Amino acid sequence: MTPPVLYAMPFGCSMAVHLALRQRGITPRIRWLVGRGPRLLDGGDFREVNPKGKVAALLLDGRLITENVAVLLAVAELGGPRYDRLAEAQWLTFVATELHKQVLYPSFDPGAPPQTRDDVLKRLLPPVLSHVEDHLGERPYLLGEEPSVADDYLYWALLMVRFLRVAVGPTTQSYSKRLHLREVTAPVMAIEEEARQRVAEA
Ligand SMILES: N[C@@H](CCC(=O)N[C@@H](CS)C(=O)NCC(=O)O)C(=O)O
Repeated sequence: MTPPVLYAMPFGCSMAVHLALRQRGITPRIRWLVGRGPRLLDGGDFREVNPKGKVAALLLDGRLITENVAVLLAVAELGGPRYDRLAEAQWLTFVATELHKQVLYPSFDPGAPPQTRDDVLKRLLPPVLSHVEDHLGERPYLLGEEPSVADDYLYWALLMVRFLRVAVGPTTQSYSKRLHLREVTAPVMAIEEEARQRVAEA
């Protein structure tokens, strides 16, 4: 297989795809965006690749896949635990809509008015975190005994929640820690950090 090409922002949501690929033993070639793009660190314009301008985007076997849910489902097809696809899609969509786009995107968007950020943190985020805490209960991961691509996405989202200085429940904390200690996490973090520095200097 030709290595897939991952279009990514350091520590952006594309990190979930980075984790999911490496967890399956696949090393992607990563093309980093400078800031929010469209300039690519290695040259070129990301909008010519994906006119929506958003990461993650994955070039896999000659086909460009965009939208995190679709990208992560495509990666799940490449190996790893086989979970019920509907259950996997439900969790991916929950993370994408309730947590990523509803909460994280406005919280880190410098253009978002402060009232929006307050409302997101005080009103919209708590029920989302409660749902995660309740679901995890005694389960090690969202869908079963091994992490799925939905866990990769949620792990990234919870990492971002930490920057918002919002308390998460004890079960969710242990879950994040479990994912943090996976063998794949440290090398992925190191690559993302190295890219963050290169992008900052570019
Ligand atoms: N609809 C897209 C949105 C993904 C998204 O918001 N990606 C962020 C990074 S976490 C991004 O590309 N931001 C750049 C920008 O907004 O210009 C998806 O679900 O994949």
